[in-house]
Amino acid sequence: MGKSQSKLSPEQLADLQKNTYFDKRELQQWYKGFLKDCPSGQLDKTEFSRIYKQFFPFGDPGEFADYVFDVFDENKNGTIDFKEFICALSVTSRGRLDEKLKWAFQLYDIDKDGTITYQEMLQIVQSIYKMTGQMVKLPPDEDTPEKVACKPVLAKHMLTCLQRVDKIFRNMDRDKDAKLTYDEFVEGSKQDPTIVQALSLYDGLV
Ligand SMILES: [Ca+2]
Ligand SMILES: [Ca+2]
Repeated sequence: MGKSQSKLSPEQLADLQKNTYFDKRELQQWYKGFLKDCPSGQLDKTEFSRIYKQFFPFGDPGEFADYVFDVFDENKNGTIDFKEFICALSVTSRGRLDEKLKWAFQLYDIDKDGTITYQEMLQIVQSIYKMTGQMVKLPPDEDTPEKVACKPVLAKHMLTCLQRVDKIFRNMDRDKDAKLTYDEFVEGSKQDPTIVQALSLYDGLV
């Protein structure tokens, strides 16, 4: 290890086979593709965000990509190495429902304190809207005519986000403390599959 190589060593392969749902051939293919996109073997936030932009050219995926990055970067060192990448991909594409839910919970729990607040959920939902281009960006100048023109549109989308999060909390937040525990999240997700569906956004990514 350490030296740059185009193939995974037998030790690396054995380790990744144990920790993912991919077979040897798939792992080697992913590794080749990973190194092609990222020759240094360490994907940083800017690069990660750029990959998302290719898939959402009409939206602004930067914010959402940053939240996803934080979940991929398991050891929190600011870059995603191949193991982190392939493990996250394994869970989000082939993982069991409980694994996917655990992963999704980490995404929504932005400050990683073990609960999802209303604000955290709203931030993620809004970032998904921005990414898919459903959210209109405001011009920086307050007084421009465009601003006046798109104001009602923005207000409508903001309302949609709020309604969405309200609905999620109505369904999931059993003890009504405006925070979701992991148990509440898991129970509620079984009734609202769109939570887990948000994960499938990465399926087409790589
Ligand atoms: Ca890392
Ligand atoms: Ca939290």
